[in-house]
Amino acid sequence: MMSEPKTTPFPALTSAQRLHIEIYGYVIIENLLSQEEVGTLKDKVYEIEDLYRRTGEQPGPNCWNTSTKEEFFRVDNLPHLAPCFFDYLTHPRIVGMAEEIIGGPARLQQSDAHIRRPLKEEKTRHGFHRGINPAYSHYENGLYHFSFIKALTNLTDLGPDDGGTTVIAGTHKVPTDVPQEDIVNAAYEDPSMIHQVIVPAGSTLLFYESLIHAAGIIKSDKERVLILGGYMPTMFQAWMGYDPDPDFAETVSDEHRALLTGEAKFRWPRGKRELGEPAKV
Ligand SMILES: O=C(O)CCC(=O)C(=O)O
Repeated sequence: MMSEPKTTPFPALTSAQRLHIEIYGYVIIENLLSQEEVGTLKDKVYEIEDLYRRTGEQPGPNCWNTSTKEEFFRVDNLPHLAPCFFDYLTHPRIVGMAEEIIGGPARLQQSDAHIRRPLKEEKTRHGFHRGINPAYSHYENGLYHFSFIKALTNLTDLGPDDGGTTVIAGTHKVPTDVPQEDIVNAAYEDPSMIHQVIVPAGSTLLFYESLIHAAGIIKSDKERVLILGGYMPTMFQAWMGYDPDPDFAETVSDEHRALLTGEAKFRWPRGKRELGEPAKV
């Protein structure tokens, strides 16, 4: 057993945070993690990269690398690889915020950790993208819910030149009928719509995955390290091989196993938050 089950708070966002994500498609929770948690996570990500570079080995079963380039190292499917990853992905506040935005119980859909380094060649345009169609949304009490939410926590301090996540604000509600290239070109015409994350280490960017977003461009000489969890309603299938490690799932509490496996499936009571309801955190 990894740890005692924790009750996730509801609502987990203040009214201002809830309104921010409603309007812009993202909200930043500064200093959600302690510096000790940040240090432990960051050391583990570097340890995994070091293992790979020295031996070509993975840190455990059921994980892989989306990229092993010098300027972008990424390890995917994390919960069973280290207790600090598990604690991050099951962090009650993060799961609470994700469930509030999804609009009901969540399963962990995706998890990955990244190290980004400055590029050798100059880059001026971002790799803007979005995961799934904004159509997978619903309203409850007049508030917008979407079925794929990400909590991305920066493990390094991010100044304006340090390549923080960059988004085109408000695009989470723009349907795919509008070509993405046109949206991106329009935003570059008026860059006030392009928002970049500038935060201290330990701060979390919560965003609808339908928001058009990209890694920022590192112009400084600093490395950027991050961890992220993606959450979806329990009735969704695991995405792109992010199935839970079956042996590990047997070892955790019922509450955490349900989060990893989505075993509740269509038993999905909707969370009904009013905008003015105070956060319980
Ligand atoms: O590196 C980043 O800040 C953005 C990560 C990203 O693009 C994604 O989660 O899809």
